[in-house]
Amino acid sequence: MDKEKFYITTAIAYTSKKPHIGNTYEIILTDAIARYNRLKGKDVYFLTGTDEHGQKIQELAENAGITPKAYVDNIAGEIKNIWDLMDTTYDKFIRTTDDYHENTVQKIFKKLYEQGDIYLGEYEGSYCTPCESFFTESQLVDGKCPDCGREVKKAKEEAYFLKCSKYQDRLIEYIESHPEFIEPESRKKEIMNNFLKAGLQDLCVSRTSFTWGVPVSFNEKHVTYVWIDALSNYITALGYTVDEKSETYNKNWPADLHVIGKDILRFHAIYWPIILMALGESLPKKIYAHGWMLFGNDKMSKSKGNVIYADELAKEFGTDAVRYFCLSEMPYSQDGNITYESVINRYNTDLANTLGNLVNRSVTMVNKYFDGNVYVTEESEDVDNDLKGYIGEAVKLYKEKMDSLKVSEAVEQVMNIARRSNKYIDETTPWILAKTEEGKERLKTVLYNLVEAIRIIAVMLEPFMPTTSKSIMEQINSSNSDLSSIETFGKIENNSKVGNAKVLFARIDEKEKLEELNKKMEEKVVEEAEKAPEITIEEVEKVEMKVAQILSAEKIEGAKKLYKLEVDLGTEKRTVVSGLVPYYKEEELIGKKVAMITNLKPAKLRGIESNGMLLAAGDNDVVKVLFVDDSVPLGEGIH
Ligand code: ME8
Repeated sequence: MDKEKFYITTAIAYTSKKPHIGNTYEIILTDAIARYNRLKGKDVYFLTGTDEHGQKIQELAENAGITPKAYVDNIAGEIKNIWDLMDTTYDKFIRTTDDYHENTVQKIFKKLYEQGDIYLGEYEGSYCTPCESFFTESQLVDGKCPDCGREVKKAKEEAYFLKCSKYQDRLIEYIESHPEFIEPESRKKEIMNNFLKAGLQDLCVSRTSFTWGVPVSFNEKHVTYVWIDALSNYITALGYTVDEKSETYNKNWPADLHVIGKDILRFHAIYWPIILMALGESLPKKIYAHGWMLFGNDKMSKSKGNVIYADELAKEFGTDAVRYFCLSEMPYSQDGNITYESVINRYNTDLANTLGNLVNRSVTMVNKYFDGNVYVTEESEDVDNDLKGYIGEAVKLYKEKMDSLKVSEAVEQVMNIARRSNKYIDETTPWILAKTEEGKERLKTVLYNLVEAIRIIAVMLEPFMPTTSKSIMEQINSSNSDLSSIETFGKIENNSKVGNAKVLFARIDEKEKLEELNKKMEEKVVEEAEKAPEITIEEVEKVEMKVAQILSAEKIEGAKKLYKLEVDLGTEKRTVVSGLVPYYKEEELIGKKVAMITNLKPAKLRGIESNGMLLAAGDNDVVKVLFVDDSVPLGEGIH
């Protein structure tokens, strides 16, 4: 019999910048679901990729002085590297700059235009002339341009629109008759009430104000504006071409699951179904919108310096541990929170103490007491039955949770089995049993049960921590790893032999690691502040610089480079944190006049609020502060 197909996708990541741990969470989550479905015996097709067009990318490339294609090649490479480092098992990586994709997007656009689902109209919005950009009301900052801060004016631009209103009722009916279509329920309600039932606006699908996009084939002044381009990836990747449908498409479409973040649910639950209806194709079976990953309850942002990258985290803890944090910290449908404390804590508590210890103790005991041999026995005492009953229940729950996308709760079931098994060791006291002949007979049963519990754990862990799962299987020398093998307890065969015990996760010194990680994060803030894109004269004028005198300099405890400086601006005194310790002694600074940026947004470094920045020249080897001649009065403006 043919295997049941399972087509699963992630959102395609913007190639505007390197993806942070939040974006990476999505591919890890999707990978866990894909791997689980493979374990269930399904024929999985897993798609991911990159979203490479748009005004922002064009601008970033211009700022970097390279072509948009060179820019996206670089970032797409970086994204792919991170996805690979995270051990994700995608079958295809689509880029929206791939020829086949661009060709089909043009054909889709043309078909929808010819059948009257796309029409030419006028896009009206707030326009910033110097930036040549339109913004929606919600994008404006205090009613001004979010990029340069200048006044905007109402303007119109010729644009194509997708006639959404035409499909509104059909879509409402579809969502109502397919309760499983959008998850979670709470977000589905939002979509229904705030958008669909409130009356759908037609969607602007082309732009003339930038060129980095798929040209509209019959009117090359226009480029396709993001969503038709981006969303179509889910079918173009399978070989859908409008004129023809490939075998891969026929086999895999409709998608079984689109995994996306909550911010883009509207596009997937409204515009994507409308595009598909207009094309006469079936709708995906399910769209699941996950929550946001926050850092210390804050949105990650470069300027706050709290952006965490998966590759950096993997260097500290390893790929499997990063996968584990992401999957266990992110609850179903809600936002999750990551902090260095929680990461280290989970590493030590769950991975080193609970899981690692269980495997290590058990395999070591089998080697020590029975030369590595595992024996099947007939006996089963209450304590054994209790363990087996517990595991049976946890396995059942694990499957239920995975089938309903509650991945963090499924992960928890694995840890529950590990905790229960550690307790079983305490209950059965193998080291006492080993002392007598009679006890040793009993010990055979105890160790058999432990090795089997470990095997079950390893199978369940495969979707979450593939390398760890494999390493455990090697340590117990088992190859029984499909999902059906954990339905009944007792698959380890008589006289099988375990391998050598290995340490899976070595404990980490929490205080030391935390200090190290915080220090690296601070360095990133400083690095970010030092990066300079090209700016206009108006922007230069925004920087306020004045002459200040250093009153005192004090080393900050725990920070190798930082001084806390008190400075006098004539009219006020301020505190500034500055990385000058390696270059100047306190007495070389105190009393000196310096050039200082005075209107920099305050930043906290080592808990101290810094209100300004001293100007200095040089890099890490030699740094020279730009001292000002003593004759210049305090508070004098610098131009
Ligand atoms: O939205 N936590 O790309 P993207 C969890 N190109 N998920 C997050 C997140 C966070 N902190 N930040 C972002 C796009 N995401 C479009 C998609 S699909 C046809 C086009 C999620 O690079 C976000 O919700 O901004 C999205 O699902 C994915 O990461 C890529 O985001």
